[in-house]
Amino acid sequence: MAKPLVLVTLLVVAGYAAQASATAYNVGDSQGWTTGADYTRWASNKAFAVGDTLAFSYPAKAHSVTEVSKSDYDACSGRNAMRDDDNGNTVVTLDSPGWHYYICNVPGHCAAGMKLAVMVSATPNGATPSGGGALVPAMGSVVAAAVGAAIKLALL
Ligand SMILES: [Cu+2]
Repeated sequence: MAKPLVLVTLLVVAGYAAQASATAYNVGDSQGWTTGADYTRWASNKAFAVGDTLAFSYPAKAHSVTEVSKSDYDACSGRNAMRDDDNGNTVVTLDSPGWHYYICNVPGHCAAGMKLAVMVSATPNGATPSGGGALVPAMGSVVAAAVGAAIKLALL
């Protein structure tokens, strides 16, 4: 009786496929994380979602990626940093919905434009942001496809 095992396997594969829809963003695209770039504009046409990643590229120690509160973002202050890294290749996973704020903590750099605010949606990418329940029909069709495949395999 291999049929239940086949179905479970297919559902696990479907689960991985759903996870793979997370988007990996390169902050600033070809400019990377640097002074003189416009990260407000960079972020403006993107829909960030929980599970997506932000990769900040810069010469190690030349800049930092410092996660701060909104008030510290507005003030360009890294004194109460939630996260701080300057290894040159900082990858941040957006693990909670809502606004996330990043600045460079090198004096003067935040004021020179090294600040990024992203609004993170709780709805994974691929689902309609306003729909709320859009993910459920999507997963339903994946499950239906998996069941269909399992039935086909069982008939072989
Ligand atoms: Cu900097």
